[in-house]
Amino acid sequence: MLGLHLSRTARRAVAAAVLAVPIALSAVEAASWGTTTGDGTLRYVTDAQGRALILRGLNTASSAKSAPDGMPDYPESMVEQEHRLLGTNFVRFLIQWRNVEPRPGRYDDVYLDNVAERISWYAKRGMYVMLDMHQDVYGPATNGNGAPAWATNTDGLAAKAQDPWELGYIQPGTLRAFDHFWNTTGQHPELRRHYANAWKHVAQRFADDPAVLGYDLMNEPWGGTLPGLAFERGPLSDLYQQTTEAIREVDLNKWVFLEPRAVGVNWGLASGLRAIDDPRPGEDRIGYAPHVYPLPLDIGGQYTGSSEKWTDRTLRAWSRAVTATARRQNAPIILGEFGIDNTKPGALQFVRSVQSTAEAMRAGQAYWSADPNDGWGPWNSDKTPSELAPVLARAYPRAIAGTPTRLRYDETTATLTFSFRDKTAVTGSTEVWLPPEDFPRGATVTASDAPGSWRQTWDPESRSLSISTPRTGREHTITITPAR
Ligand code: 9MR
Repeated sequence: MLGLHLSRTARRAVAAAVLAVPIALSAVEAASWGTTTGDGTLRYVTDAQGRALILRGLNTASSAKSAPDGMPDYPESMVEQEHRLLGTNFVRFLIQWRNVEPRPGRYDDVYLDNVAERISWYAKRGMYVMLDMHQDVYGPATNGNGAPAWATNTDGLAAKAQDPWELGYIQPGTLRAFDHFWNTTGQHPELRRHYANAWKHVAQRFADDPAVLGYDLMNEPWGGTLPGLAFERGPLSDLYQQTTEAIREVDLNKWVFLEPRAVGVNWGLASGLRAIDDPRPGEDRIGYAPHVYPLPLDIGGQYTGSSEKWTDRTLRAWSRAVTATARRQNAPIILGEFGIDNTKPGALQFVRSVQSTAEAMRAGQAYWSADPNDGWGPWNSDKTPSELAPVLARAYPRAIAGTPTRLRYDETTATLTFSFRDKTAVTGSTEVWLPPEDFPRGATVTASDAPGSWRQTWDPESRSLSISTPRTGREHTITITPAR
């Protein structure tokens, strides 16, 4: 929610509607800002060799929302293009409940076959997939996307399409559909069960697919008439618990990713999500996948002047609040969405600010979105790279052979620095991707380890640098700059 494509005239309406909510909440929630200091993320998603994955990718794609078959308009050639030009190793791939369960209790396995085929395009390139059960404004029957019509109960109330689209969330019929889904009306206890079982069916299908990292249970949850914290602590956490248990009946290994409520948390406020209990044997595999859409930009502002200051404060608050929630759950963090109309003044700088914020947290990041055509993505409508492409093509370590403790890319000097500690049961080397624009002739690498004790190899074709470091029991620091 709330990455608005705003016409000037719509701004006033939005400002009134959206500001009313957070102002009431912020007095209560501000108290929990800034309670966490320290080095951020505790946990990482790891690969089969135990290496910590730093995930970078795109959301693919908004076009899936309205396609009857639920497939994004994004052929394999585009997956190849983004992997090659942007160096992506990750995708947040949109799926929808309406396609998974078109009739109550009936699942569409042809749809899941099509999803599996798309996943194979990423797998072929060594990329990882998080499946995102997407919804905006509940479902097509309320002029949104996601939920099937049979699960949409509006009691005959209107749910008209709105401009900007987010205002659809407060249409009476949409509010009622959510209230029935969360069963705060007491009339539809079966809907959450259906949702959990739909996920179970998806998990059964992908449990053994090594490219699939995990499941993002619900895009940008909205509580209907139940306000923020009460919604998160109550029915949202309950649904996550129930769905996690359903998934674990068929899949003990994938990560289950939780999103907080979107309104407020996307603007940097704290989340009230409860910690979810993972019934799998061994360590929990629950991740946290919030979004960030700072309010000043959301209501049509630009990343300049006072909006820039407010946005920067939002990013700092967001980082603290997200870290606090992730620690409560001992969860790795993936920033599941951030994005902006990149034709606006300051937009590219905003993207860099978000990138470096998420980088400092060593969080994964998925840009909204891969769609060509809408002015937001890295591709123009003819699919050539837009001005955003070189910004997203940012140097990063894809996999780190240990526990990351620090990560920073300074794009002004093209200097990538990261540190990590040794970890038992990790094999293989650290893999770094370097973009052609910043590293046209490859890289100069320095390491804190003794000369001769570590090795590097550079593959100009895939633009990846492998670094093998010895186990020393001391922290390793790697610094990479462009070769002259
Ligand atoms: O960018 C998307 C826009 O074109 C759609 O009209 C809208 C409603 O489906 O959704 C936009 O995408 C949003 C995403 O679904 C959820 N997070 C915020 C995104 C940007 O507004």
